[in-house]
Amino acid sequence: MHTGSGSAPKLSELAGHFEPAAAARFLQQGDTLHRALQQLYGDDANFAGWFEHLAHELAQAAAQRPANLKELDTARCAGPDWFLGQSVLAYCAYADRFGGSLLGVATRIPYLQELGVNVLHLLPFLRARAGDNDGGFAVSSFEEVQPSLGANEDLDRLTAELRRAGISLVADLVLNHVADDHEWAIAARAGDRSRQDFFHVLHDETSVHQAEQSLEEVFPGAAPGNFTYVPQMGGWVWTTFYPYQWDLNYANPQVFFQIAIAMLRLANRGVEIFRLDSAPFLWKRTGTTCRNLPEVHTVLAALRAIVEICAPAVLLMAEAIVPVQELGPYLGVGMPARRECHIAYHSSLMAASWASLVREDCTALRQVSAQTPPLPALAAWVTYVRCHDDIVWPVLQTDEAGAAAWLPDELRHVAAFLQGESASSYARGRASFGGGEPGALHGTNGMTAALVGLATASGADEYAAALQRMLLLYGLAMTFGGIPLIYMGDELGQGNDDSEQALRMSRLDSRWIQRPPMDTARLAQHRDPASAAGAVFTSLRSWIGLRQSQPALRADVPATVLSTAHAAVFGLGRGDRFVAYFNFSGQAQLARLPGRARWRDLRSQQSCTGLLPLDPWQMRWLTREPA
Ligand code: OTU
Repeated sequence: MHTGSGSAPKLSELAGHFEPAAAARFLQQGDTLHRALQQLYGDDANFAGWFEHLAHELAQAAAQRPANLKELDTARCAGPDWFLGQSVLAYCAYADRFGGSLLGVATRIPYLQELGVNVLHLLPFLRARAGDNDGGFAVSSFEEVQPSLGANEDLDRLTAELRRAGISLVADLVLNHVADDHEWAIAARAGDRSRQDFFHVLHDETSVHQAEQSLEEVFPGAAPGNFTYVPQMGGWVWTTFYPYQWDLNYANPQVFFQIAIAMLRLANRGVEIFRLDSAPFLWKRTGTTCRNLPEVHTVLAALRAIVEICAPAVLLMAEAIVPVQELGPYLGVGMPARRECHIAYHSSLMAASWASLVREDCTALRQVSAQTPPLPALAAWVTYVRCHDDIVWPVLQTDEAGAAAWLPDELRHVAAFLQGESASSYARGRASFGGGEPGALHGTNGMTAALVGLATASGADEYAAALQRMLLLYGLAMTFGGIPLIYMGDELGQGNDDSEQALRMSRLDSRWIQRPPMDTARLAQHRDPASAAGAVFTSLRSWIGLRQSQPALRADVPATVLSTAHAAVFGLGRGDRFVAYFNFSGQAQLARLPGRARWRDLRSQQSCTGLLPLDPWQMRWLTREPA
């Protein structure tokens, strides 16, 4: 860490460059920003001048923010808990698969509203590498929308229309790496030293070998190793993911600068939430796993301060697929003075709910719940069932003491079941990224419908059972406390993509099976409960409606795990007047309601006390009746 060189800048002088409202925020946050950046870059001889330059650019970005977004800033500063309400619901889709283009997505707004969605995550829509681009996660320009999806003006129009409809747009800020055809990479290959410094380039094979010793592979099989030889540079560039995704070097202050400004430009186009892709990987130190290093958190704290100064309506969302014990700091847990992201995916909860479903035993859920830290004010989990990536099993494997929370064998059984490898299985998933160490456990892919058995159900009873399993998992995501996220197609029970193209692409990277285009035939049936798609849509929709009426389901109401007699039953209290019970088994079960109180079932309106019957895979929500 830096020992402190040069004197602190005169923040009040620098504040003079900002418009009044932003100046006030700079005076509040400037010190936090300066401290974070000094820790990272203070040893640089030019640090003071660099910081001043950054402050100028921030002042400009803040000034250039359109008037309606400045109004949004004011409104959100006055009501900063807007994202914690029980009506907040997120939806995630690829723009092309959902609407064809950005303007096509705008035509889907009424559908999103019908579902109850007010946060929309569109997977990467900036100009991506030509050819393979990891579903857009290899970004060639932060300044330009992917031409096949539209023009920059279309993004402005989309965000304006979404905002009018009360929907906040989430965009990926793919900040760990850029595509090998981004101008920085092109210049680096052409010999530009200052651009080579944007990346981590190792010049001898021994160093590569040394670094690999402590690193893991994120895409074993599909993209083995963490380095890619680039003949033009006579060296190996760090590529954690695909060889065409070059990791950025955050030890270089210019990288931080460029990414921060890129983020603000997108914020000024109306992006309200940034999903910080692959956040744990931002900082490298050989000899470590290069995940979750302390400097990662300093970078995030600096980005947070920048957002607070220049675009305070904006939220940061951590994509950190790490065990829950390592997740807290991304939301500022345990660091009272430090703020990082506002929201973060709870991937351990997601994986644990699948493990519990397969095992018909909620041990994993109970453990993950126990390990989930209470969050500071104005922070929340994103709770979800599926996404465009795999269910990553290792997030469940260890606890703080390094003890296995779940034995690899048990997890292997769970994965095999979901991958349809056991005779009794209703699921049709696929293993992700084979080819790593023999026997290593990685992840499982598949659409929710394919994993809960909707896709293989024959007959009404099996379909109904599979639908119950789906509602159980989505129900947990709606109950746990956080922002529930629906993955496009799930609300219509859409199965895996079995197109020729998906099958071809999934041979290397089976995540492609869960990225189908929106099934418009299903979409057309969404209001018809007698149709397969409509049965899913209408039942999910009715739970969403019920959730909206329950203040106990706000993200910031404390959650407690309730004791239950049977291992397959999970119970969750929210506040002291709301309880939920989840039967993770295919047999009817009983749960004992807390205390002597009478409870009212929110669906049937029946009043109950004592033992609560649960049908197979049923979720029940109850509120305490007045004494
Ligand atoms: C993220 O993924 C994205 O969600 C993936 O779609 C991208 O391929 C990847 O980054 C590279 O941009 O890095 O911190 O195991 O869960 O790669 C977690 C697969 C990530 C993903 C993992 C994840």
